[in-house]
Amino acid sequence: MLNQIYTKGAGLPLQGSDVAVAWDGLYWFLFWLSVFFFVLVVGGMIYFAIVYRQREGKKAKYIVDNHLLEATWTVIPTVLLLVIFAWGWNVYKRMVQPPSDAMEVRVIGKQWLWNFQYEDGRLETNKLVVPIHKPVKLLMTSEDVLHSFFIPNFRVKSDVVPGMYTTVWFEAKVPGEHQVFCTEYCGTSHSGMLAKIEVLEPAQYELWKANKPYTLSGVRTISSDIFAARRAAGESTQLKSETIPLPEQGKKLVEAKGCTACHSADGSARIGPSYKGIFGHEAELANGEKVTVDENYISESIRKPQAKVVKGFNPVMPPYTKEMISETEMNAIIAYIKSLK
Ligand code: HEC
Ligand SMILES: [Cu+2]
Repeated sequence: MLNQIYTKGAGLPLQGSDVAVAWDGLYWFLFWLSVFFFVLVVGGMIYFAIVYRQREGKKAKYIVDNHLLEATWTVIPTVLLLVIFAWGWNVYKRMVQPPSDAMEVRVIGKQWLWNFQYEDGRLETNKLVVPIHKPVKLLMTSEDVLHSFFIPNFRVKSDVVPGMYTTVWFEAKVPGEHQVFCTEYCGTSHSGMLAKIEVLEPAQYELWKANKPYTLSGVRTISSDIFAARRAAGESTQLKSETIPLPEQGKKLVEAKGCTACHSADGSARIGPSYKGIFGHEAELANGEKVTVDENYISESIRKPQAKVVKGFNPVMPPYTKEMISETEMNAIIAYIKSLK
């Protein structure tokens, strides 16, 4: 049975990952530090205002400087700020650097839903299913306007921007449903742009992967009821069972879209360079610059081929708009190029 434990303690969301625990530690340190200095400064101010108020026959002493006092109020805040910086930097690094064994899921935001595209070819709307205790990296982009992908329980958030890929990663440690919000105002139904993350125990996750019924236990999201209502109203949150693995979908697409006329997959150059082995390596450009081939580079090479022209080739590749290649198809094409080691 799912039980409602969305918030915890002083109103912060549940701590669904170790990064969340780390952020909360820093948060509470800052909070209590602020309380301490607030009491010290405001309390001191009130104390001085009363004790040293203007009185008949009392003349204030004129103090020019006090080196010990000045050194103290310089050194202590400096040390504190450095501690806050180092602490924040450390947690930030943990938050933004996914472990190399992270499982990848592609996310596409659009008015007003989230699509999740898995490596095995599945596409799900508003529901991301992941195994517990496994790092998951999300590669995100938008089909229309700016969105922002926020998982309060994991304390990670990133803008989701048309025309580029951004990432967040998390490792869930609490089973159940976790809420996803869009936190960038994106039009009338922005507040309804909700998704949930289902964190499953390994055995249940295997069932889900095999397309079999599975049971979800653990926490609930605040929008469980909304999802239940949508299902009751006949909206399917079931998978559109596209079970061809993503790289294979990409292979079919480059054939169907005519890319193979100019590009090979075996390392031989045609009118354009081969896809083989380019991912993760450096591409040499006609202007002498070097760029690492990643998702953003490939997507740009397809949408705006003339933005970065590969050395030794003519700028003859036609641009492909979103009407010609959707973001979903783009993800498959990139997965395909990435698979050609
Ligand atoms: C008319 C031939 C032609 C077609 C069709 C074509 N391309 Fe290209 N492509 C090129 C050429 C030439 C280059 C190298 C010059 C440049 O960077 O613009 C290139 C570069 C690229 C690059 C960058 C490669 C690298 O090594 O850095 C990618 C990725 C790419 N194309 C993907 C595609 C995809 C996907 C399609 C189909 C949707 C496609 N191309 C269709 C000619 C073509
Ligand atoms: Cu949005």
